[in-house]
Amino acid sequence: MMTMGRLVNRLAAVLCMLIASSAACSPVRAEDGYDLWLRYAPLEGEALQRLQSFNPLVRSDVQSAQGSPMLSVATSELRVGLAKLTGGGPPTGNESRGLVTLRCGQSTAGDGRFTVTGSPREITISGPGETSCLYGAFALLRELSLGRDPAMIALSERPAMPLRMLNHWDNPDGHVERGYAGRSIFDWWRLPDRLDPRLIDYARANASLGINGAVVNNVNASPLYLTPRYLPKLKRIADAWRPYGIRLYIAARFSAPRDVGGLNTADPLDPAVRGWWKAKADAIYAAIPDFGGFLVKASSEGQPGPQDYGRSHADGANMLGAALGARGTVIWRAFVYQPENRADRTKQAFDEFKPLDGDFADNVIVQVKNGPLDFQPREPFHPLFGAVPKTRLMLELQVTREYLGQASGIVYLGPMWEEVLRADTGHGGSIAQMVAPAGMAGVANTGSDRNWTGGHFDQANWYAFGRMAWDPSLSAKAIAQEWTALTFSRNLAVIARIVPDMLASREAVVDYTGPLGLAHQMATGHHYGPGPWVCDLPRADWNPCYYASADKQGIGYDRTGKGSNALAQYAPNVAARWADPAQMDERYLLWFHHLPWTYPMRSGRSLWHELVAGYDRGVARVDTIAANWAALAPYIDAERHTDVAAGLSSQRREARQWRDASLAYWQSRNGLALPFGTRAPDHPLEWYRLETTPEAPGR
Ligand code: GCV
Repeated sequence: MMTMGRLVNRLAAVLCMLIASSAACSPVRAEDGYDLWLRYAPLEGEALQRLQSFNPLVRSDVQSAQGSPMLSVATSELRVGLAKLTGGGPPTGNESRGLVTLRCGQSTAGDGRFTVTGSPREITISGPGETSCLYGAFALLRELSLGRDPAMIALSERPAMPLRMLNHWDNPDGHVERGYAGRSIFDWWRLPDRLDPRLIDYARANASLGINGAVVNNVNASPLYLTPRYLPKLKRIADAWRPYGIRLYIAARFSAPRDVGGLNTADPLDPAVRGWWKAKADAIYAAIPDFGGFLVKASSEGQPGPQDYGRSHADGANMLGAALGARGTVIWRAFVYQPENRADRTKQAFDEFKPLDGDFADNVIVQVKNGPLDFQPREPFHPLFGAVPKTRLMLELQVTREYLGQASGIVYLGPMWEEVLRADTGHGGSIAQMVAPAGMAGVANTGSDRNWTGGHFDQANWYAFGRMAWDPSLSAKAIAQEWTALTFSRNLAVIARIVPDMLASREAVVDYTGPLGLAHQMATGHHYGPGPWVCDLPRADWNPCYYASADKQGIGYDRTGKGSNALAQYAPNVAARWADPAQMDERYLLWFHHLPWTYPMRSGRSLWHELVAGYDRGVARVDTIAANWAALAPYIDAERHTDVAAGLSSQRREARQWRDASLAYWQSRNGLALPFGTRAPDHPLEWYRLETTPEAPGR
């Protein structure tokens, strides 16, 4: 009998013969993933010949190029990139040289819009400011890396939104909250004397996507970052990032005037407190003239905030806004819920922020998570989008996969973000349109792991976040194709095999963790693996059982008028879309409705049978993705191929565990048999309850 491994190798060999030349089947150069999508792998065939005969010489028309760090970055990136793409070898006997000319204004302001125009002998990158040349250079290299003809390149782009930022949840001691890629990339201990070169590569990677800001510390903020000792450390990073167009922000702890400022209050209306923040901002700007501003998590999950003093979010945010003035931005998070237990946690942000519409200062932005709960595999969009027209809103996405399997296997988040950005708010536009005046933030997934993100495919999530923040009309599919070509292989057949699996991977994790709109069924604390049975935590809304509300009769959280009425927070036409279980998109069914297990679904199955089918579909998808990946071994360097295969092996186990544990638990509630022919869970429910993973990282 043929073993699984031999079968996979045999399939791989057949695939190799079918889809590629023998050259493509030869061993592929070892890589460890550090170079991300900026590998500039040597071109081959016609694309190589075209670029070699173009034989580009990079020059800058800008007089100050020698003195401009940003233009130096752009020119040196082009030189290195072009040399790598042509294999660094000599041109093919052609004496003449094509030109890549940078023709950008000298201003460091400007939104980064650029044009890149090719012709048979010259490619020109132009735009009003230096960031135009920076972004144009990376865009040109991307096009060339994808094999495009230099003479035919014609790009004209501008960012869709001003702020495109990463939020790091990194602590001063190097631990990353919800981080699955090792330790923090910020070595606060050695700063400011030593700047890890990785921080430059990080900035390069961000600049290549148009990301223009980073919050360097956790929103569960330590006040240390506001002490004089940290200022030189922050300055060292800000100086290093400036040529890459990245502005530095910090997460500010609201109680800092008390914690490290020697005051006995942090009341935002207290003149001494206001004076403290103003002096702090002045000191920061004296060291870092382009400091971006403060991100604040306040009066939420135990964090201090204005409500500790009977003040509103607007009082708190505006006080910080006054301290920064026109120099910077306060980004105030809407992820809030009260310390005391209240009905339906998903309603709280809307209830607190809607009445404040129009009260925030001009330099305050309110940052809203994509959904009203907490970065679940699928949630309906947050009802605040579109509902507060006098408030600038920023979208917060989670690039790190806290609730989506963390760093195992493949979960490409592009489809989720496409779904969010394109959602029609019912208030006259999509979410992408609603956040266009402000921006997008992504909770970063970077760490000290050599490949940056824990799993190689998690690089695609960093990439997709940046690309979508620059242009939310890009499709998840187009981004996946681009990323795969840049990161793994330009072989069209390989891309055609990887991309559909990337696109299916998000739906797979939805299916095996909680189909049909179930949410927050994860184990407590680390949020890794299933825990639907957990029901004894002190706050009702920390318990998975609260979200599923499963009993003998049925399952699902009633958010209609008969239940919490969270539906009423949406625009009437959107609420109407989700009000009737018989008419609505069933992917959100149990988010909004509590229904009997026997409820008839559109497929003709009962709700119970449909749920089982969902879990089974998720498990089967992961199995298929793993098998497809195994068959690609000849086309991917062994190191990365083996790493991804190992991650998929974990993901297969996890998917099965999620499915089995969940079904065993639902059966303990409903007493129903599994549909005929369905595999029974591998173990009794008690086994899953006892199977804990206290060592899971990232808490
Ligand atoms: C930084 C969730 C996460 C927390 C996170 C919080 C937030 O609750 O589990 O780790 O805290 O969201 O976004 O503030």
